[in-house]
Amino acid sequence: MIKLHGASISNYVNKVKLGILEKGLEYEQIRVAPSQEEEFLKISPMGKIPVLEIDGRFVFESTAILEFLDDFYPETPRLIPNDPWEAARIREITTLIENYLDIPARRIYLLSSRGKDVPPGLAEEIHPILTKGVKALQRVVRFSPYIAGDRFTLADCSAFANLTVIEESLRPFYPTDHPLDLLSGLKEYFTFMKSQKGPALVEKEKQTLFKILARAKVKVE
Ligand SMILES: N[C@@H](CCC(=O)N[C@@H](CS)C(=O)NCC(=O)O)C(=O)O
Repeated sequence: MIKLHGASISNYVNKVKLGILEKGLEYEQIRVAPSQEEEFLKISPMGKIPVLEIDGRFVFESTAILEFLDDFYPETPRLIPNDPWEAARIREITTLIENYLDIPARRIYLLSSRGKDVPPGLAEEIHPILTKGVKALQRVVRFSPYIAGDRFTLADCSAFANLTVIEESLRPFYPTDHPLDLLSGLKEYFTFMKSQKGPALVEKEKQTLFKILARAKVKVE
């Protein structure tokens, strides 16, 4: 049985969970937080989540995990197509989303989600960086109905997990000029994905956890 280590609030845990669900694999989620403890670094050298465990062996880094699942369960739907050109398109989209949208967006949402002050000027500094990434993404997405075409791929795992978080968490900073508003087809894509079983479950678990954490924060304050 697959064990997925990590919390449902994490984009990258959710990215892997979307792939596992699409493949129809059974799994158990071990709800752990990132950690710099020696024991955890043995299975995740950067101390990050997610980590995948099968029969006492571990894989870390979400894309490495999903590529591993394609190889380990060859009878399940592939997340990366066999055709090298198509596979390259999928990896390109995934890289654009993670390197040029999620990493800059994190500089804001990791602070705000922990109740920390976002320094004045940071949202303005990040805005053109995100806008450049969104314009790049617009050139390669298809949304027909999946992000890279007519089938669910690794790029959907990354897009749904990351873009929903970036859209929601940065809205207070960009109420009328959110860079993701420039990505035409995104709203319809979210609606379509949320109508699908796997993404709907992932979204529900994430929102439930957000609510629990928000209530706990109110109690502490
Ligand atoms: N490149 C990593 C990113 C994973 C990642 O950043 N996970 C976050 C949670 S969403 C984390 O563990 N952060 C804690 C840390 O960076 O120490 C992957 O694709 O797995």
